[in-house]
Amino acid sequence: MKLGLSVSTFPTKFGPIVYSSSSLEELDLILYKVSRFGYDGVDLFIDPTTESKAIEIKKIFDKYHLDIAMLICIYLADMGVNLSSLDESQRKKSVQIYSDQFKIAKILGAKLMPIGFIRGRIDVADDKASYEQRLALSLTELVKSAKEYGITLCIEPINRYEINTLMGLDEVADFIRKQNLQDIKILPDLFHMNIEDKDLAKSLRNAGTMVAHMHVPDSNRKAPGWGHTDYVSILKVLIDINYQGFLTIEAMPFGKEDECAVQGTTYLKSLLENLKGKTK
Ligand code: LER
Ligand code: MN
Repeated sequence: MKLGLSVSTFPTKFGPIVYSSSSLEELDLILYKVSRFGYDGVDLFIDPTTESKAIEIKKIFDKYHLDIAMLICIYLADMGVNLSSLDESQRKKSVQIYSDQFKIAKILGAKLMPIGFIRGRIDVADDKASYEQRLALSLTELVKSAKEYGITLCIEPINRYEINTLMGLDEVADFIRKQNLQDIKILPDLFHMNIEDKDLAKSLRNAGTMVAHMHVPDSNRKAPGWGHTDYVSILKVLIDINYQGFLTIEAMPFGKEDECAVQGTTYLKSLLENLKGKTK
């Protein structure tokens, strides 16, 4: 398993981003620290980014031998991108807008992109079955072009206070199976799971190989070890299901970015070392 940290290329108030940068120079300084702290990569949050800027960003990642594990474009939901829109022309346009980001992901070498807020909320006038059909149609369309760019899409279960669909891990796994979306994977986030899922270890085990990426903040969205999440039971399952992906610390730093970054990697590395010793 590899360790990742949430970083943005723009100033943002979106909570669980450990480091935000406002220039390429600042990004360089952040990535220098991220690599020195022992991380393998970053989940990169971007604002609208040109191809030439993406090339410059990629150069900095290469300089520090850091991967971009996942590319995240949260601004798209604020712009009205909605993959389940009841308005067919808006749904199609949303598919197009998200597909356009795959070019940027390819330049950055990112192999994963999430399906988070852009899946859209379910309206009171709508019904669940048709919401799911519209979303599944958009995902089927997106997968075709994502494959051309070597990108895998991952649905992130998100808690009820932020969205009103696909909130728990079991629910997302069922949706993927029911809609025959075998190419779509899952991004479980331990903060959301702490709210929505009854037994985190059990749900992760059931999702098995559908898990392609992980966000691993603690129960209070602080760095691992600063809340009450039982990481040992979770890491044991991930080892059992042979999870090879990233554990990204998408945590709220509360003004203590360096402490948060150091705590996350120190804590998880020591738990992983300990578990490795026990399985030998
Ligand atoms: C949303 O709350 C979340 O957890 C992020 O991964 C946003 O993309
Ligand atoms: Mn997340």
